[in-house]
Amino acid sequence: MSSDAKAQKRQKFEHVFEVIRDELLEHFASNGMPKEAQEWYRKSLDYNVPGGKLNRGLSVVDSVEILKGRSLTEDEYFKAAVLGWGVELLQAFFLVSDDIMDSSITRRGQPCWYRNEGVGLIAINDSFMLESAIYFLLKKHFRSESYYVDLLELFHETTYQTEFGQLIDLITAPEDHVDLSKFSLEKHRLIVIYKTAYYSFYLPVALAMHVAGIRASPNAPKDPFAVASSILIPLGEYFQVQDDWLDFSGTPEQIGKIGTDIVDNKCSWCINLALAHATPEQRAILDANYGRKDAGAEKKVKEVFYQVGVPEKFHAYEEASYKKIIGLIETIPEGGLGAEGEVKLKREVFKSFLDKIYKRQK
Ligand code: DMA
Ligand code: MG
Ligand code: MG
Ligand code: MG
Repeated sequence: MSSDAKAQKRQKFEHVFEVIRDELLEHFASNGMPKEAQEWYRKSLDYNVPGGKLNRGLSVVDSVEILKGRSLTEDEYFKAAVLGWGVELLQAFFLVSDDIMDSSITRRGQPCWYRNEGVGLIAINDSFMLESAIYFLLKKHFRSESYYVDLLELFHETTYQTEFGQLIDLITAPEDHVDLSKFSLEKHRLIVIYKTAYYSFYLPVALAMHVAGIRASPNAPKDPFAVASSILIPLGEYFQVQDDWLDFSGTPEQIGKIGTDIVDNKCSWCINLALAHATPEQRAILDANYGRKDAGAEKKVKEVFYQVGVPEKFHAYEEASYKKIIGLIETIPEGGLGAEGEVKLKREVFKSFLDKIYKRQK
C-alpha cells in the first residue's frame, strides 16, 4: 500500500476516536460530573489513547475487511473501528499503569502520563477509567449483537492474561535483589506471551473473527480460533523481542520512549542472549552492573551486549522468526480455512499483521 493510502486509512480511523471520545465525555457529563472532571477525563483520553502506532486498532478493521472479502459499509466500518479503539483503550490502560510500575520517563515522545504536573498517582484511577470505557462502548454499540458475550469474554480474558504477564514480568525483576541466574529464555517466553501476545495480537484478530461471523468450534480438529492463536502467539512473542531489542538499541527520538529494561533489572531478551554467550569476565560485569540505578552501570552492560553480539543475534532471530511465522501461516489452506458457504479464515489476516511489524524501527 502507498504511504498516502496508509495515511488516509489512519486518518479515517482517527476520526472515529473523536466520535467515541465525545460519547464517553457526554455520558460522563450526564452523570453530573463537574466541568473540572470533564476536562481532566478529556485530557487523559486525548493524551493516552490516540498517539501510538495504532497497529492493534487498525488490525481489527483490516482483519474484518479481509475476512468479509469486500470493503465495508459505513456502519460496518464504524463498528469495526469501535472495537479497534477498544483495543487501543486497553493498550492505554496497560501503558499508563506499566509506566508507573516500570518507573519510565517518556512514552510516545512525551512525558509518561503519571509524570505530568498534578497527575502523579491519580494516573492509577485514570488507567482504570480507560479500561472501563471499553465496556461502556461495547454495551452502547454491540449490546444487541449475537456475539456480544463473545466480545466481553475476549476483552476480559485477554486482560486477565496480560495481568498474569505483568505480574511475572515485575516479580522476575525485583528492584533490590539482582540475581541473573533466575533469568532464562523459557521464563522470558512465558512473560512475553502473557504480557503482550494475547492482547496485542490474538485479541484484535479474534474480535474481527467474531464480527465477521466465524464461530468457535472448540472440539473440532481445526477450531479457527485455536488456529489463529497458534500463529498470533508466536507473532506476539516476536513483537516483544523487538520491543526488548529496541529498548536497548533504539534512541528516544526513534522509539518515543527512554529504555529502562537494564536499569529495571528486567528479564529481557537481550540480557538472556548476553548471559548465554558471555565469558566469565563478561558475566562478572553483567552481575555487577545489571539492574543498578546508575547510568555508568547501564553503559557497561550495553558494552557487553555489543561485545557478545546481541545485534547480530537479534537480526538472525528476526529473519528466523519471519520464516517461522510464514510457515505457520501456510498451515492455513490457500483458499482459507472453513466449510463451504461459511466465512473462512484467510492467510492474509496474518500476513497483513506480520507486515505491519516486520523490521519495525519503533
Ligand atoms: C509491555 O511491557 C507490556 C505491557 C502490558 C504494557 P514493557 O514494559 O516492555 O512495555 P514498554 O517497553 O512499552 O514500556
Ligand atoms: Mg514498560
Ligand atoms: Mg513493563
Ligand atoms: Mg519494553
